[in-house]
Amino acid sequence: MKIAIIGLSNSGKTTIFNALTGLNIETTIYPTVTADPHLGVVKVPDSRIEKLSEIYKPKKTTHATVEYIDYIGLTKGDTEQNRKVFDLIKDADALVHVVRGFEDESIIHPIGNVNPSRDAETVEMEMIFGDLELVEKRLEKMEQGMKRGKKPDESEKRLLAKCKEALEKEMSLRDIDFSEEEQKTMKHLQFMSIKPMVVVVNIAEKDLNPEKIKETTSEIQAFFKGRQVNVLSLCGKIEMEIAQLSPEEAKAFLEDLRITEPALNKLIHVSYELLGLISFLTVGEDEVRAWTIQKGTDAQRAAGKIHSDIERGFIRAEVVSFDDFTAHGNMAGVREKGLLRLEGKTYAVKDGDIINFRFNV
Ligand SMILES: Nc1nc2c(ncn2[C@@H]2O[C@H](COP(=O)(O)OP(=O)(O)OP(=O)(O)O)[C@@H](O)[C@H]2O)c(=O)[nH]1
Ligand SMILES: [Mg+2]
Repeated sequence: MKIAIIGLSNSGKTTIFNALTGLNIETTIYPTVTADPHLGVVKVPDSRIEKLSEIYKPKKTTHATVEYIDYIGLTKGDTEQNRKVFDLIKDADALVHVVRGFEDESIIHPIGNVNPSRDAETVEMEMIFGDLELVEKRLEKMEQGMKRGKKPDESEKRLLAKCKEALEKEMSLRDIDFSEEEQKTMKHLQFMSIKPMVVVVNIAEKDLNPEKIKETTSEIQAFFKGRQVNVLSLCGKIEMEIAQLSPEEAKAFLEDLRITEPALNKLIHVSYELLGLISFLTVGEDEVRAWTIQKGTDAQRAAGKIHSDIERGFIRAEVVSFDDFTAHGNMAGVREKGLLRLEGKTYAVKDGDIINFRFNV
């Protein structure tokens, strides 16, 4: 699973990428125009895993992970440059769209002044233009094929017309209803405006208080009203500083700021959910681990995440919810109370299920 960080230049993309990954990639006051993309694997914070680790004291603790990618900014009106960005992130599963909310004279704003709604709209429009370009290219190709006597794929043609109509009305494709069939047909077209998206308003250090956070967030929420977008605000600079600290230092720092958790954790969770992902857990003396699956995955396929042998030889899944488990604190108690369920192949695994697979190969 891969999430791309997008936004105008100098909105704070690399700063937030650093905060997410704990890396220390250089950030500059000038727009970055050429650079290699930055890739980083990010641990999905999960207090359930920490709790289970305390109980089992395993040799190894493994969190779920998601990959993030940071690249150069999108530029208003520069289709060619933006195409480069879109091509590089076309296989991303979701987008984190960073919007600049902090004032700083010394840091160039590509459009001249700080205006979060306008900037969010600008980036949305560039994605819409990019997608329209893809639709038109595809239609042109079909046209040429027809001239050579090739029969066009009628369902794809209809679908392209539907996308074109929406995009020309300046609507993002994520706000259009597509049937499952249509979604399959359009997968290879790799549109941008269809990807699930979280908008992150990158606010100034001095604005880091609950009132201001609420105000900025609701302003952008109002702007995206009726559209399928999640919004949250954080201060990238502070988040990056927290990420460079040791866990003890970070804890003290957060206490000073009177916050319980870095805002970044929320971003990671929101984007995880946005991807339709959930975690099931496995426990033992060797390892406590979170496994990532798509919501709705059945027990047998979930077993395949661990090993194909377990999927093939699947007999039953022994399942207890995390909450039921913590109410008793150990498996013996869970068994005694009859809370350990035996589930079959088709059981839809729930987020936080602690599972032991029985299998035979
Ligand atoms: N004051 C303040 N400055 C920030 C914040 N976030 C980022 N900056 C600064 O803004 C400048 C640009 O940040 P980057 O993270 O490089 O921005 P970017 O979006 O990656 O920029 P490009 O890669 O050029 O598109 C740097 O000097 C950062 O230190 C913030 O929350 N507050
Ligand atoms: Mg950058």
